[in-house]
Amino acid sequence: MTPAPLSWPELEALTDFQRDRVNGPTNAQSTLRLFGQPESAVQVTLYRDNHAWCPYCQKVWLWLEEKQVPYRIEKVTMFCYGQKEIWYKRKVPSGMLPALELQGNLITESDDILMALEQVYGPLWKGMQDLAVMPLRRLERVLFRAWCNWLCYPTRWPRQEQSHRKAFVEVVARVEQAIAATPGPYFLEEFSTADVIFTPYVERMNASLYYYKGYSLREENPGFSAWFDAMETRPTYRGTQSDFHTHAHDLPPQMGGCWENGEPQMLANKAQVDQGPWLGLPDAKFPEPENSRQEALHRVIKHRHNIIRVNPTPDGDFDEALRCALSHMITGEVYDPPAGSEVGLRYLRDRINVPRDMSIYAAKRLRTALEETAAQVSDRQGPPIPFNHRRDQDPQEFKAVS
Ligand SMILES: N[C@@H](CCC(=O)N[C@@H](CS)C(=O)NCC(=O)O)C(=O)O
Repeated sequence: MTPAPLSWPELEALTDFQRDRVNGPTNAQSTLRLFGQPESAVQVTLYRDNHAWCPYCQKVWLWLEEKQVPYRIEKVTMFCYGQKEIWYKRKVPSGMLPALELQGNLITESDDILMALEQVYGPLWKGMQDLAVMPLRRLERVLFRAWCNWLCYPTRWPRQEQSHRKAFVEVVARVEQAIAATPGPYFLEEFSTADVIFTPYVERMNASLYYYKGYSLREENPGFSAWFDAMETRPTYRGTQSDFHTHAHDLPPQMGGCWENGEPQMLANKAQVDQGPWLGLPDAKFPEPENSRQEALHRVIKHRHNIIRVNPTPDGDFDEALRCALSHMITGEVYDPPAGSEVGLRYLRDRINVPRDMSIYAAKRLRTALEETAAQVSDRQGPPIPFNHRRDQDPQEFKAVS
């Protein structure tokens, strides 16, 4: 006989997770950031995507957090997740993100936004048009194109796959040289605009090439390895950081497809990203915070009514199944969920979005608990994650609770 899962009030008593969203560390749930300044100091509104996924938004977000500029955040739905808000289309008819209001002026295009911010708040050590930064910005675009060529087009012959891989690895070697050109782990002597420019796509390259190509950007290249490690010492970056699972499944609809190469290493990586174990994946190497389970528990409790409402468990009681998983995560005991609920548990396992829902280690702990609890019943998987859209993640379903 396994024990009965804890009740919601019992679970609630086991987490004291709290975060100061306004003045505390960078996090995806904030709608106002003050960094200890009065609200009257706010001259900036950042319009960014609800999923904290858009790479161009991440660039501006990270910059604002690094410079500690007080700002407001308005969240907008991206097309592939659901309906774009009408108020936003009135403001930005294309619906594109990010946009920024600075002292009453609306700016779109992330590079223009950074340049406008530099005018008012000064550069992040060296600015967008600095002679040291300009060639690095160009190199980032070269790397981006080599990545797209390898990842986003189906290949007909193995030779094509090999030549796209070779072309990408050659650009990586140039980036490695650029990192090595100055002392320290960053692109220039100090953390700067150049690191912010590289961050969003290098993070997505690391995730997607690991999953779709069996190539570990972070582990196979010493410069990138040290750069990622250094980035992870920054609470600003950690607050915006996503994980392999989220990127691997959010990229295909955004990029128009991502193509597996079917090699043994790729298949092993894919299995680990999708089914665990998630701890140990090279998407995070900083030490796990001691309250990661409490964070995951807090976030699920907060949204539990909607999480249960949208769950497609065909039979079985998902409320009880979810409490089994959370009880297991917190106490380490094993609980038997109702028969049939393993599908729903794995549905949720596959839809935790980092960092929108919770931070990277909290998500790893929750995924692990959901999988271990589902495995008590059977290995039946949940409905597949869509490849052409992510309307299974429509933020409208979770609007009622912020
Ligand atoms: N060049 C633009 C690119 C922005 C962009 O492509 N944004 C995408 C998201 S990554 C977008 O808003 N797409 C509309 C949507 O998905 O709703 C910039 O740098 O700001």
